[in-house]
Amino acid sequence: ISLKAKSQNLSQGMPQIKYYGGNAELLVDGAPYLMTGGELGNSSASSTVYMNPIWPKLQKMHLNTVIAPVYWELLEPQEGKFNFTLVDDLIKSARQHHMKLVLLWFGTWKNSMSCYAPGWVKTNQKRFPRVANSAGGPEEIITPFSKEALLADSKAFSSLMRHIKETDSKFHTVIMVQVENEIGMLPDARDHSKLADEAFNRPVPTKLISWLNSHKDKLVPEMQKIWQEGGNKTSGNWESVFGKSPATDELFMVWYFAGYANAVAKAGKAVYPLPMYVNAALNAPGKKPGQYPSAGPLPHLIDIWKAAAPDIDFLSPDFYNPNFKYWNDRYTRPDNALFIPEHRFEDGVDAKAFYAIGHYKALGFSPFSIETDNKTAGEPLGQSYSVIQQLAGEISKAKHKGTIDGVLLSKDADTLRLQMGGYVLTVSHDLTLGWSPKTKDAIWPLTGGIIIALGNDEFYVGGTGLVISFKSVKDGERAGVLQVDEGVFVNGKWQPGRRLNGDEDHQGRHLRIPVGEYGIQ
Ligand code: N0T
Repeated sequence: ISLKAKSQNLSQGMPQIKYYGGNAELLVDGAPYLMTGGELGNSSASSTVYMNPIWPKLQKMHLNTVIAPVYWELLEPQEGKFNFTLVDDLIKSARQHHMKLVLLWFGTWKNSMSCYAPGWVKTNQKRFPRVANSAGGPEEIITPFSKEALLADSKAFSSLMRHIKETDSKFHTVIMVQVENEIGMLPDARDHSKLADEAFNRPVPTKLISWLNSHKDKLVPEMQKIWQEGGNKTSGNWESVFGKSPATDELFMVWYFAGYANAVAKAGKAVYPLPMYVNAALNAPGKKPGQYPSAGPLPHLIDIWKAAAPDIDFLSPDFYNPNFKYWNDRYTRPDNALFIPEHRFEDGVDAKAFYAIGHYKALGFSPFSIETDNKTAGEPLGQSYSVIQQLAGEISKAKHKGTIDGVLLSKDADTLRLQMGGYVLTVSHDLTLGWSPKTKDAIWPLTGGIIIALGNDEFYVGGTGLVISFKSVKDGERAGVLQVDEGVFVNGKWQPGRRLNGDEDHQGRHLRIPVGEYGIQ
């Protein structure tokens, strides 16, 4: 067998991200895998006894993927001595409950801090120096300029990846890994340690400059602006190329944070090349670098992250902020697949999952602290996930054909128009009909759905709380609804249930899935 054929055999079925025609999908065992996920609270996966009763609950919620932390401090309590018990337990439980795992590497950084570094790292500041604040004092953040820290983290991470390879490469229970967690500088935009100051005064790496040059027309507006204001300079130190400002401090930190995360990912991929991503704590509008976790994989910094971290498959947003659409728009790019590893587990996640997957072609969706008992958000999410799982095969096909969209509806944005198949669809919030007493409520639940066109005259609609009417795209031609069936997919096959006519389709005027109901028509 040729070397090439050999490496192809090895990678056959290996989880991987495939980018195509502006979209992306996660392939597992050669088939598209759409993640209906949930992320565990930070400390849950540190105890198997604590986790045991949780698994069946997650399975009932139609999760197919659990996002779970692996803690450096518990993996390598003493330097070079590894304990894989918790990882083994996660993998075993996931298999028992027919779920996949995305592992979170809580290594050098977790929400800016270095709280998950083992004691032997934390207590040896000489070997593992800290970020210094502007007053020169140490923060509890390991500096990305520490070669020793990078080496120690990379060694631990590649040991983890080796263990996963040895125990899981035939099963692919673990399908993806997040490297570090919400990297970012606080409370200063940049590190003022000696190592950092030295790097800050060195020339901007030519690798970055040539990347910026070759992507000139594709840079995000913020990057374009800061580079232009610096006069598009191609050499000099950071302040002479980008100007003296907190924004420059932030760019500088990105290059080193992203380089570090990339080196960790690369070391892990060299052992076992699972897809790897990083996640971002989103910045609140109006805040200056240093006031939010700065230099993380944020949209205004995406160019530097892409230039410095080619081994990271994509950057992901964590949602604890409003403006769901704005952030998703910025993270969905031909070179960046959208994956939502964290969304506050609150009302409306059920509708947002439809929207993220239908409209943004997200690889998956995942509320945070999914094991929390949350009846009002949990049960709807489970129903949403059931619909999404049933539709997964159709979603994947339609993504390739470009015949899918998703909608998110609220009291403020209750109607939108889409052209799909041979029709213009008017999609409205169910409560716009005024048929339910809930219409008078001050707040309407978020609703949403996924719409797939099968040729010109036929659609699948999966979702909750929406009404759709159809207009012909041809002038003067009136469109009528011929047939509406509700149904379910069983093993990917459509099984129609009731024919919905009369009141259910308003005597042929529309298709409707009422508020509080989840289904496919
Ligand atoms: C998230 C989670 C967990 C609008 C917070 C979000 C998780 C981490 N951080 O529960 O710690 O591990 O990735 C921080 C954003 C909070 C901002 C809230 C104000």
